[in-house]
Amino acid sequence: TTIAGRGQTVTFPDGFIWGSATAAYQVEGAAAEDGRGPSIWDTFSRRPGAIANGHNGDTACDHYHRYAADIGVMRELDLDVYRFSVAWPRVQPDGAGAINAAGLDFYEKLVDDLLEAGIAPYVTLYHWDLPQALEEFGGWTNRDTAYRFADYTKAVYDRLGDRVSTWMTINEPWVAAFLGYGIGVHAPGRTSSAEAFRAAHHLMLAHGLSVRALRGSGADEIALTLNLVPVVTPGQVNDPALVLSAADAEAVDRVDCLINRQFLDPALRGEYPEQVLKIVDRVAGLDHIRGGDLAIINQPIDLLGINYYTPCVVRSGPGEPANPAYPGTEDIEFAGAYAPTTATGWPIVPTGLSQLLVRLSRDYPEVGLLVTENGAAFDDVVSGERVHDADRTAYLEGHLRAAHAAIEAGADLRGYLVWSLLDNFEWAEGYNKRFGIVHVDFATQRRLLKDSALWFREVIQRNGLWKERARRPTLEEVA
Ligand code: GBH
Repeated sequence: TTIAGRGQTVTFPDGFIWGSATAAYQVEGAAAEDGRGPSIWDTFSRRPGAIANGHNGDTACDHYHRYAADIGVMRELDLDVYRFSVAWPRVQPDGAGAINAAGLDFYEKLVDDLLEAGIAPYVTLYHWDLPQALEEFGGWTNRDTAYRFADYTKAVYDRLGDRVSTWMTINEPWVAAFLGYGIGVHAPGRTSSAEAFRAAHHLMLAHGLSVRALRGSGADEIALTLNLVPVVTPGQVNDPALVLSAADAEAVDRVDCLINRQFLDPALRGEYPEQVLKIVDRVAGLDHIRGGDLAIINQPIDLLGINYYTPCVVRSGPGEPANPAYPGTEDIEFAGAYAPTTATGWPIVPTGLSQLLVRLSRDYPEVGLLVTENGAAFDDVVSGERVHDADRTAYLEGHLRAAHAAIEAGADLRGYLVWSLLDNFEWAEGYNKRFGIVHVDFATQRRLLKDSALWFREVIQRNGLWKERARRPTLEEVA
């Protein structure tokens, strides 16, 4: 139900989907309970120096035990949907073979309680926690892992398919491949560009096989979630219409191919861009891309999930130092902070989101768009029962205005999910980078709605934004 807003100028389409997201390893904890096997993140987080402060996800937000209370929080926020991920090693401790029914029991209870609360469960099947047993056989560099993923998909669907209508296959294959296998800042911590390209292809193959399995079983709505990034030159940050030199245009196109089209084009067009094939051929060879793979990857999907945080700013010129996360760009310069940044050092550029959404709807018109992640880490100020995070509210508001502008310009955007519901285990950054709209005191596991959460609730209830900039809700409104 929508509260008609006085002075409200930005109203989203009827039925616009509002929600928030988390991922299993970042929130669940209970790492050794009910038969869960180890994942590559359990192993990686033990590696000295891998994670800030030596943190790991053993306990995280203890969501595994506190999910019922967390659903209470979601209900308080009036969320339409909750996007979470299933931990493969809970369902299949060895990544293959025997199914651990107790692992599926947890997700079944979670789903049932969400439905009971009137919140739609959006299930992500893979958010980076590969069973360690599969890593012993090469992890995502091994083609077989893609087939194992299809088996695991079926096991999850068999249990939850009668209740879950929206399914997301792989979260951010670029990050899994290039940060995990290319530069080693994520699990499994390998550093080979050739392996990163192979992993990227196998992750996409896994996506295609998983979609096939879901479709064959009768799933309603299927999505792929990508970290998508507008690629621009420094000059274009403030002047999108700027005309580029041929060399800069080529630099932008090459980086766009590596981070965006390497994943968009096979999934939605059944082909890799020429630029990508040239680089893959040089770095990894092409043997791992077999005849028929692109047809498998190019399964019709209903939604494209977009995780947007910040643009990528590049120009032609001596790439000093080269950016190893982008093999084949040694002659391209990557810019650092060119706008105010969040606590993770990522520049805040809301217009990047509108540009991205408009471009996606123009270039891939057949697929609906859903922002599956957008949000920011800031150093919150806890004061008694309140958490003042005006920076986060401003970040979210700026991006929602940008999303609305994109809809007005014709983008087929269906909804917006905040990253994240809870402060959580922020991968290599550990617990000190807080992305939640709900504060977590990790010593006591107490949850506190931040000001941004109270603000987001009003946005949801109004299905829109006000004329004036964000204000802090009054205490009466909070009560
Ligand atoms: C997502 O990944 C994940 O899905 C989620 O689990 C995670 O907690 C969340 O974002 C926050 O990190 O240094 O300016 O070049 C985000 C992928 C890749 C986005 C690296 C920012 C670096 C920006 N990120 N990228 S910059």
